[in-house]
Amino acid sequence: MNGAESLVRTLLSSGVDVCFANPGTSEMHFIAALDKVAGMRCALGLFEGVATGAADGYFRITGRPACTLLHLAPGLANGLANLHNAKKAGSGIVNVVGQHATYHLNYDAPLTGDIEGVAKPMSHWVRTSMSSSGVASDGADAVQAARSTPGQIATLILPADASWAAADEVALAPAPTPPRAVSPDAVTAVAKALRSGGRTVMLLGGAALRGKALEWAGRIAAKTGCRLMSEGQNARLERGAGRVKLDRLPYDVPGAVATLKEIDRVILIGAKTPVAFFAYPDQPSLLAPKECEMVTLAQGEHDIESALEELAHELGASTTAPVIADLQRPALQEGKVTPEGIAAVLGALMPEHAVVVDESISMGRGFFPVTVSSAPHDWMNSMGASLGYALPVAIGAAMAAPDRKVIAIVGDGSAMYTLQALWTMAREGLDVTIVILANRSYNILRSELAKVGVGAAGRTALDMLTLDNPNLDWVALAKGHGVASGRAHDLGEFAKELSRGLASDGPYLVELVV
Ligand SMILES: Cc1ncc(C[n+]2csc(CCOP(=O)(O)OP(=O)(O)O)c2C)c(N)n1
Ligand SMILES: [Mg+2]
Repeated sequence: MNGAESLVRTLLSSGVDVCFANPGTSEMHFIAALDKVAGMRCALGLFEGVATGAADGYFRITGRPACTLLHLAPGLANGLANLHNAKKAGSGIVNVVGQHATYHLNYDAPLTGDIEGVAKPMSHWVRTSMSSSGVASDGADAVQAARSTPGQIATLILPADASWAAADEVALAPAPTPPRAVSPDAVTAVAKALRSGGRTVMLLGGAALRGKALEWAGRIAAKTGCRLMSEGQNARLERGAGRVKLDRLPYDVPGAVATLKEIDRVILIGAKTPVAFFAYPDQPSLLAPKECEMVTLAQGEHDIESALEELAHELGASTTAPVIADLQRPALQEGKVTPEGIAAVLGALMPEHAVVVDESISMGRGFFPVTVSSAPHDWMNSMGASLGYALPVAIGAAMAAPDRKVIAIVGDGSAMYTLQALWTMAREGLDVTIVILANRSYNILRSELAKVGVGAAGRTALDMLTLDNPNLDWVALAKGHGVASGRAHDLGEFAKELSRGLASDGPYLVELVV
């Protein structure tokens, strides 16, 4: 056995059995070990951002880290934007990054670079394995780090000589540090706050948006009369029929400020203090008024479900029925493409337990209320707002949940960042329906231009915000990546195309001309 094989065996014995890869020469021993050792499902991504984003999507569904295989500093650098998104989403990932043989580093060969320096800003844990005998225990530590609550980015750098030299160990990842318990005092303080009257919002994020935790939050809201909201973007929110109903904090600053204006108190449960995406010359950074009290029950690293359960007991809400959405699909709409019309078609046709990966940018603001009573589904947002998250995340989600329909609804500008993801979907036969919102522009940036107060856009500025001349041909782009596709110009055609995609077992792309 060599170091690479001891790492593959360690990953497998520690429960990491999916690898999203884009390899090079320094990773050849790892690749060879994947042949020798059965059990690792591998998917090739034709750009590292596809691999890192796919690992994010895989974690969001399973709660288990996948690994990536990346090529030295430049390969890792290509994957960083989606590691940023994954880090903000609280997703656990083990990155294995190949490095030159230790003795070769002296010579400044072309691919030599500061891998640790590149890794650090987007990783919680970084280590270089200095010898083949230590690779197994380093790998096990990486898995342990990735499995922390909520989830962490662990980057293990594997020099080629540590990979090819003999090794005799397979390690088992130590149990992850359990989630931190919320102190009884914090529970009592929040219960007191909830009993004290005034207008209160319980702002939920992360693990509070799923399963039992969400139910406890629903019971507490029904008992105390507080308003239940999620953050503006969520890694995975369980919603639709049968799930606890909640609103989402608006994205736009005036909308969010208006929502929180009359609120006396916000209770943060796995959520952060609400802040604007950007600063604007005449707008606040903090979305709640100064007088509004911020009380934290639990943060990402806490045992959120237990904290909510204890809070429900404390408030006598253990058996209170939460407000649940009934199944009430929106009616299909016909005619001109509008954001509400797209949402209605989506909400009407969405099958049970669909996974919606939303990178719809300016078109998607109205999707949420229209789909609240559709069939039960999961909704995912970009947590780091770095474009190009949706197509890769859809790969990971589809591999994690082969029995569910994945719908990626993506702006044309966003989709172009990681277009190659289509090829991986085709190759792996993944059940993803992709909707490209083809408005031929970076539409949102037109309104941003107005909001920052620079006045009317001139020709050069407009050219930086439009994607026309030439138009992107999404039907052809899909075909070129091996993905079947169709084009829709109105809502009736969109419904037909979306149905076609959902009926097929493999990937299908709909270009919705807006
Ligand atoms: C990596 C990265 N680069 C640039 C941006 C800035 N940006 C935010 S939205 C946007 C345009 C998105 O266009 P599209 O997906 O077509 O959505 P639309 O605005 O047309 O609705 C850009 C370029 C970003 N968020 N992330
Ligand atoms: Mg666009």
